[in-house]
Amino acid sequence: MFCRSSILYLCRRCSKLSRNDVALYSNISKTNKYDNTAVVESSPARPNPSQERQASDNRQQASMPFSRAKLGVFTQVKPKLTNVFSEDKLLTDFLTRTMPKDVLQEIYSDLERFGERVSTEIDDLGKECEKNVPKVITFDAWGNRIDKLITCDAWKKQHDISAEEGLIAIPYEQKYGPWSRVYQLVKLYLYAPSSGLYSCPLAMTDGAAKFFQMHPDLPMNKRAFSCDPKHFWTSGQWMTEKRGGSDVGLGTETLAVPQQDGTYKLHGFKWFSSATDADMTLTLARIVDESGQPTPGSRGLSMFYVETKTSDGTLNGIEIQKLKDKLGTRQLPTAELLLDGTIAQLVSDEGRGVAGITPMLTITRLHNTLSAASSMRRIVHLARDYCLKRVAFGKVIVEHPLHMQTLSRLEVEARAAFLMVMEIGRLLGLEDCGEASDDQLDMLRLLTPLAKLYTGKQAVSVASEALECFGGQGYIEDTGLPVFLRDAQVLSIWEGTTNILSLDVLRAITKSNGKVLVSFFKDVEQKLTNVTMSEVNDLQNSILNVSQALKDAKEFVEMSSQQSPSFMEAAARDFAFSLSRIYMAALMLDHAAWQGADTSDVMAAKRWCEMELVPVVKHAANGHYSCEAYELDYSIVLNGHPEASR
Ligand code: UCC
Repeated sequence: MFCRSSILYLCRRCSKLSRNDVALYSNISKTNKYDNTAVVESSPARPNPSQERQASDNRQQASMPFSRAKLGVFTQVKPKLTNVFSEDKLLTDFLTRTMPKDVLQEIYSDLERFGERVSTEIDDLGKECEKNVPKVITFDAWGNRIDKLITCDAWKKQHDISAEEGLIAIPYEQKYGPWSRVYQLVKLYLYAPSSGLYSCPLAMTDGAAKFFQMHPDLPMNKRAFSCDPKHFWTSGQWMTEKRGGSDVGLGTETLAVPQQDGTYKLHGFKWFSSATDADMTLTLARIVDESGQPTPGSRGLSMFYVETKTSDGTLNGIEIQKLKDKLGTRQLPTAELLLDGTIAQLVSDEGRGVAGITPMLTITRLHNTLSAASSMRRIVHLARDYCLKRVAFGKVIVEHPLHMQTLSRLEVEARAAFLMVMEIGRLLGLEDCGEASDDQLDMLRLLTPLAKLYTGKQAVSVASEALECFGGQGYIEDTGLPVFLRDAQVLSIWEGTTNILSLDVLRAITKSNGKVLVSFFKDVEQKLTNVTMSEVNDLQNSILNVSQALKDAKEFVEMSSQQSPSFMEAAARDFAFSLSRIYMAALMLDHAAWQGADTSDVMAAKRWCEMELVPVVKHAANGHYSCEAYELDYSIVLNGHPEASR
């Protein structure tokens, strides 16, 4: 407990510190103020008049540097982006730990080369994309509707680079079996923060490629897999409509009218097409029956394949109404589209559109997670370089323990997110090749929404905190730093918001009759056993923490099965956060227990395991999921609102 004397003691400590600081500053004042170099003081000797004049001129200049240089002579050394592959120790360690040696040997030099290309050429292009945002010209000078979308050269170059580098093709060529997927994701992890958001069309293209791979019988071309820039096609994923952002099943209004030749014409309004320059897209619409009536609800939705341009290069019954004015992701040509007779092919069973598009969602949600993890890695990479270059209060800031504490917390978050995304990549690789066990398929289904929802939140808070690590410069646009925060905010929104993804976790559990959860508990227990057997003594307390958290989570599941469905729905978000933290803890421990791990891996795992791993238990104990809790929440939120009904 604080008493007056302890506060006084603290004040004395502080004032002592400031006295030291004053001494420090007076030392510094004997250095050149502007470049921190020491000023050599010569012993005084009597000068002659011309020396005095010279000295006076010198003093004039020395004391007023701004009159000469206007800006002074000090400039801050900027954070440097170095090879994003070879400087990422966790990434290279992870590959050494998990990948078969022969595969790693084959791909290592490509990753090293690509890491350098990203840090130089590609990063510059990414910045160009941010500066030269897309625009649309709706009419030509003569009043003709043209809807010409203009994107910058750097954006087009990103398209070519993506093809050349095989950013979509790698997992479908399957040169390295299931490890091909991890190889692709590592390249995308390096690429995404420098891609100028080209990672977004790639996410959707990967989703489409996965869909095509699963349906080789469908008569559409395979240009999504191409490594030839001239042949490579990107895809959109048009799900969102005005009424249906989250509730796609009820809110989709687009109608599909059957044509004589077996195709359909689509009529509707797509409210958010992320990258409108896509060559093709997968989308949802309701087929009308002979009387012109659609079937409402989820069961009325079917899935369609659309090529956005006709053979003469004009838009396929599509009008670009406007480009969206977004908080971030400004590099992306995101538009509202009117579909007015767009020719489309049916690619799912009638009424199975939502189920049909979910393999695509799995991939795009994984890409979302990957973008979150890689943006965290990148900003921490820059902030740690900067901490070696910035001087404040007489020290390089790396020497300030409080600053190091802040950075190390960010680093721990970035590590956990990385391990999570790569674990899902490993599972997806097995699924791609038909080699995944039932348990692994369960884990893929459950971890995908968990990782998406958890890392989306991490990315925003890490970006925000990391900007502070650059002081005021973190808020200045042309440092290239604020874009991290603006672009991170979307990661918890698109591809399903945090709450929608939390409900998807419940959907996965319910649909499998709880089997995905059984696989989850089994997997974490197995990892903990492996860590225990590795006999890394320093991890014992952490293992105990995670074991206890797992036990608490199981008891919570047991208890909630006695409650009404509304209880679990209200708990969905905290429950998803609990599972995410527990699984990330298991992954961190697994990595720390590896024989090649170092102290920083052990410390990072320990730090992660110290946090509150099962927040759902505490909130349940406080009654947050009861029926009365809804009434309380309602009164807190709507207190004083004129339209509140209770
Ligand atoms: O925001 C967007 C822009 C994207 C930009 C892309 C960027 C990518 C990242 C890049 C990084 C830089 S696109 C739109 C985003 N919108 C959403 O994600 C929609 C959010 N809403 C949902 O997720 C909903 O939960 C729905 C639409 C998926 C579900 O709606 P319903 O109508 O309630 O669905 P049901 O009835 O629950 O499920 C229908 C069927 C069921 O299978 P059956 O019929 O066999 O029982 C479900 O089990 O679909 C199955 N299903 C799933 N299966 C539903 N969700 C899933 C799933 N996630 N995985 C597997």
